[in-house]
Amino acid sequence: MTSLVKRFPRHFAWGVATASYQIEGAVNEDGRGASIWDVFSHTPGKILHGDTGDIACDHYHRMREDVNLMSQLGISNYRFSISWPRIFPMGYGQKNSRGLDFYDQLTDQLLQENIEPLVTLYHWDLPQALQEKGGWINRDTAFYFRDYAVTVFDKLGDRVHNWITHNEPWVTTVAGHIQGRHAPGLKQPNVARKVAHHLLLSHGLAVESYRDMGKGRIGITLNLHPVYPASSREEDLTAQQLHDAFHNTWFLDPVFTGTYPEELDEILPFDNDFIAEGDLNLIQQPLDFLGVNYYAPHRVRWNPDEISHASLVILPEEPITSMGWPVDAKGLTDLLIRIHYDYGPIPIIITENGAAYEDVVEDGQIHDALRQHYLEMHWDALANSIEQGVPVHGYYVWSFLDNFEWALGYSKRFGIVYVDYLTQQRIVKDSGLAYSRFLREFYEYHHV
Ligand code: GBH
Repeated sequence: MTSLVKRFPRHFAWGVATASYQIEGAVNEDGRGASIWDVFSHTPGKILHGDTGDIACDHYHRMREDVNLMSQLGISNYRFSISWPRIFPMGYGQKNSRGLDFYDQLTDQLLQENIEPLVTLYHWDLPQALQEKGGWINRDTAFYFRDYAVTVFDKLGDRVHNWITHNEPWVTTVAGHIQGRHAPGLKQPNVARKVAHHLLLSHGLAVESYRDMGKGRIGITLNLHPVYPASSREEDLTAQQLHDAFHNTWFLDPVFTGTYPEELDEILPFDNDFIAEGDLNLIQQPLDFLGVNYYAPHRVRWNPDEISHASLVILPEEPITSMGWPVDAKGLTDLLIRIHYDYGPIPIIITENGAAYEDVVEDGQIHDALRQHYLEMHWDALANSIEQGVPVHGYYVWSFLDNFEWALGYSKRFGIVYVDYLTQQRIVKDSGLAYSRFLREFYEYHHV
């Protein structure tokens, strides 16, 4: 590992990530309003085994112990998200100061333990009251988001210097409004272009406000994949192009160039009457960094029955995680080089990377060698991209704790720390211990 730590710059930010609804629980406490995920997870048939985030990791009550564990492991950066309905139970209007207090205390606790916060404003838990007004289909939601963002900047901005507007707006758009696998559970492909636009508009509005009031860094996190064709046949190359538009450039292009890719019109036709004058300028404001969530590449074969005209192919010899996703660290290097050449130079932060495996407790330990191997391969791939000139500034493991994996409930474990949901006991997995050793070597080598 010594050789690996040398390949990262001294100021590289190593961290772990979580999201509010996936870990907090305490859904009815301190004046929190309902979010679309409360409603969705309580709708029979939506979540595997009927799981909900009602208790999750009970992090709301165990925040200090959790931060303390992070610091014991030598983790120096923490990405968490804020629950909008804790701050505005109705989405806008009456502010709930007890909700803000929780994040205020979390921030103080982190700083006290020398952990730098990276705060995501929206990791999918929209206030239910706003959903009842149309949610992201309603343009007003973008302006309510700005007001919520300003409230949070105002409260935490003296101590938090790194902000992410949205986590994976593609997932909100597609899983939430086309596939119906995520809240709000809609299956309406015809609203998708509008939903994506309003999410992006809200991003632009929040960035604009931040420039007026904050001096730190702000960006957006996208879930991105390198897309490889399954063969060199003409139709697979077309599939590659359309799939790339659907998964990557739909969000990258507007954010960095103020346009939507033309290929999108072929696969998700729309009338662009929801794009008002000035919107695209707001959306393409300069950012301080791009957040990238990377899990796996997409290898695609032509299939006109899919929206992107492509289906995913897994090679028979390829190892997969328990999500069924192929393990391919080189995909991370390829992806970063592509982003750098097509959209850069822009500082990049890997805001999520990790793997789900079937962990078992043996004598109070979790020997998750596969996860450890996954992580180490991706650190190496990251170093390769840095050596090839990509300005990568940080990396956050998804996730600190096992947590509520959305439609898959508690069945999938991504943590480097195991959570026993019956007792809420935390057990550091072997991968967590390996990360900790790696970080100590890094600090030692770089004298930080
Ligand atoms: C990220 O999403 C998220 O930011 C994070 O919250 C999540 O926990 C993590 O990755 C791991 O998935 O439920 O059957 O519909 C990446 C995109 C969206 C891919 C949800 C998996 C679940 C498939 N993920 N999707 S299903």
